[in-house]
Amino acid sequence: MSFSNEEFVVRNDWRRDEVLALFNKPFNDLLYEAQSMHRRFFDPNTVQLSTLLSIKTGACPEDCKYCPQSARYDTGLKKEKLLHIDNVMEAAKAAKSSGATRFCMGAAWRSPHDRDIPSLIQMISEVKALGMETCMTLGMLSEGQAEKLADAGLDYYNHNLDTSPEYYKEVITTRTYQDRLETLSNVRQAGMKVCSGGILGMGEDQNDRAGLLVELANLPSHPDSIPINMLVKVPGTPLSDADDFEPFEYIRTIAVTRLMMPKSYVRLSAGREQMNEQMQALAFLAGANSIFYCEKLLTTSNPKSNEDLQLLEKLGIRSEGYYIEQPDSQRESDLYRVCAESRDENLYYRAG
Ligand code: SAM
Ligand code: DTB
Ligand code: SF4
Repeated sequence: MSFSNEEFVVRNDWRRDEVLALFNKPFNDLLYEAQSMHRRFFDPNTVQLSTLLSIKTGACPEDCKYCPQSARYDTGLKKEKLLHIDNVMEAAKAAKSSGATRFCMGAAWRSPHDRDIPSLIQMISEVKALGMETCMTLGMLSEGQAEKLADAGLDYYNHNLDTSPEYYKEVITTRTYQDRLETLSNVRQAGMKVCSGGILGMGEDQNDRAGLLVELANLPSHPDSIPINMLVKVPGTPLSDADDFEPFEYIRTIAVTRLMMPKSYVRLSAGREQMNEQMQALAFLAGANSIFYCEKLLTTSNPKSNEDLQLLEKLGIRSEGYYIEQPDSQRESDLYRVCAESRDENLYYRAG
């Protein structure tokens, strides 16, 4: 039986055994199904570009075993207080002129202090005034804090479940899975879009990856954006010696995410520096339609912007977003031009 897109009802009742069955399909069948699903709800040749900035770095009291910013591990990171608004705006303007449409600000906190909220509100309103979408990831949020950020106009809040409920305690002991679910609920109740995903390659097994996706998909509504990070192994963190993650299993996880949450953006996230172009192309084929773009994640590096633009160009993928400024050129762009008739005026088509 086939359904029109209007009639398609996303599921919030996934069982782990059926998710494992998806993971274990022949690779070509899984990719074909994921790409077919992707095409029902998205333009398959468009990606969303988000740029990250660490607005408060290091000295975090939490013990997340993957994280270079925990005060418990010696990773040689230079800690920084909350950035001044001028520094944030300089980075946001640079991100916008490189072609990013969303600016994601991350802080190494367990949760924000109420005294920091006025500075955060200023960052949100000034970045929005540039015409960019805003996202923050600041740790746990109370109901009241979520409301204040939403009132300031914050579009997205990122808070990852990271892994399955049962593997979680192997990775983090200073806050519970339930704490994370409560923050997601506070974010959604306040009216913000939810960005939540996880990390692959922390020693979890496929059953844990299925468990993470079941938790995300069975939330009252699917996260709007789902970052699938591959562990960045940072020397000094307890997970620095984790085994390399199997590339095809990463692609399978993207494909299963696309099948379970077909209307959400799926982000090919941290770890892209460890992926070759062919692997990233397979991730897009499997249904990924968002990336972290620009040369730094929070504290670790990300592929260079020009390499990313070249890869997108080779694949015929355009950016969902703004005009990419080219000060040395009178033309609109070497890579993109505005398509005024597009369904969204901010969608740019490849010049050709
Ligand atoms: N402190 C806040 C929190 O944990 O909610 C916000 C910042 S924290 C760095 C945001 C997310 O980055 C984490 O939840 C984790 O999923 C991801 N992350 C951190 N270190 C990573 C690493 N080494 N590799 C991949 N993802 C990582
Ligand atoms: C997410 O899921 N990945 C981003 C963002 N949300 C905040 C962070 C990745 C961090 C990688 C390690 C670092 O650069 O510190
Ligand atoms: Fe702190 Fe966030 Fe890193 Fe955990 S992931 S140690 S909460 S900065």
